Amino acid sequence: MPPQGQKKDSWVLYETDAKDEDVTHHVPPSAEKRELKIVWRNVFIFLYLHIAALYGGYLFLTSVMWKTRIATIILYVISGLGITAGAHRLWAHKSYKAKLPLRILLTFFNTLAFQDAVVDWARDHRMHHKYSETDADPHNATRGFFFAHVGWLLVRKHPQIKAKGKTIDLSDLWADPVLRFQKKYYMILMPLTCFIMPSVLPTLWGESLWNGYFCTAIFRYVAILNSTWLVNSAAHLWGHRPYDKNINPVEIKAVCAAALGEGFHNYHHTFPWDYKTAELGHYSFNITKLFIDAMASIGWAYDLKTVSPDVIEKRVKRTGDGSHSVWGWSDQY
Ligand code: ST9
Ligand code: ZN
Ligand code: ZN
Repeated sequence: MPPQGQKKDSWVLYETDAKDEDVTHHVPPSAEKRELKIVWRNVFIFLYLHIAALYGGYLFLTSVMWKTRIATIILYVISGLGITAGAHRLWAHKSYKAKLPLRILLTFFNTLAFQDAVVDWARDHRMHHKYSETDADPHNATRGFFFAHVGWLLVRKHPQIKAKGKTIDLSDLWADPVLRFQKKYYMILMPLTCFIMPSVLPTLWGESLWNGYFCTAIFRYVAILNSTWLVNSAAHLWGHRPYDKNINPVEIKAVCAAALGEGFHNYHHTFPWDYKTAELGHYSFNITKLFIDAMASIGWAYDLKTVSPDVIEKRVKRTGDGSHSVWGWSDQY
């Protein structure tokens, strides 16, 4: 707890509601009072999307053609890579470099995932790392599972996000003509790529437009959203902290599979520049690492950054929670 009278980013002073008004309390962020300005348009849109996605998931399991099922899975993976290999590891963290053809491909995959233009996604994500678990973190997990998962998209942003966001350097992103093109034409490219193309594609092999819309477009889109959101919610709440026990992010294998290798979140927040976002590769889950390695083998990805085993071991011993296999008794990590 900070000393009386001092303000820190993650701690504020507020006057109590209780009778002893003259007493000033220090409270952790999770207990702060905040003004919630609900954006009802988003509430209704996300409600509709989730109901439609449940129906699309039912169609996926029961009645669509097998080619439509395969297309839905392929589109899930490539739109997911647009987030993991693209917005996250390439653009937000610069953990590797990509040649023009790969940047175009990843921008297409990214638009298929509709999580807003890369420049906006990466801006919020850089805030998430720099101001993690404070009010300047867009999906501050100290406000609970629901807020970190989807609630943050249903309310106006906290004023601290807009104030401290000015300190984030985005010049590298704006320097990329591919990202400038995506941002400029987003409101045309996004509906075409994320909703119209996946709805129409299955009609090429005789599937109905109805099934294409609910299954390949909406079900696939909402599934990607929730896999991504789980990294913000579950992967900040429940699991081991083998690399740094002083931060909230955790390692959570269940999220890794759905999020194409992004559930090793304690490692990622400890070493955010590592293109693997995990220590050991975890090939069975880390499809994104496989993809980046494949792109590197044809020369489209290069300057892949990683962390040496020696540095990791030292960090594990200094700040880990004891669940890492380096301690000899655990088979966790
Ligand atoms: C979505 C994003 O779902 C999900 C991101 C998740 C990130 C996960 C990270 C985890 C690690 C990676 C794992 C990947 C795993 C993937 C697995 C895949 C299989 N700094 O935003 P506005 C200023 S999106 C500085 O409207 P409001 C700025 O001037 C879903 N300034 O704020 C801005 O203007 P402009 C689809 C900032 O009004 C102005 O404020 N998208 C910053 O409070 C207004 O900005 C949606 O549904 C900043 N950080 O509204 C849209 N931020 O932009 C949802 C803002 O012109 N969003 N400013 O520069 C919204 O409707 C609104 O943003 C709002 C807030 C209602 C939430
Ligand atoms: Zn990150
Ligand atoms: Zn995080």
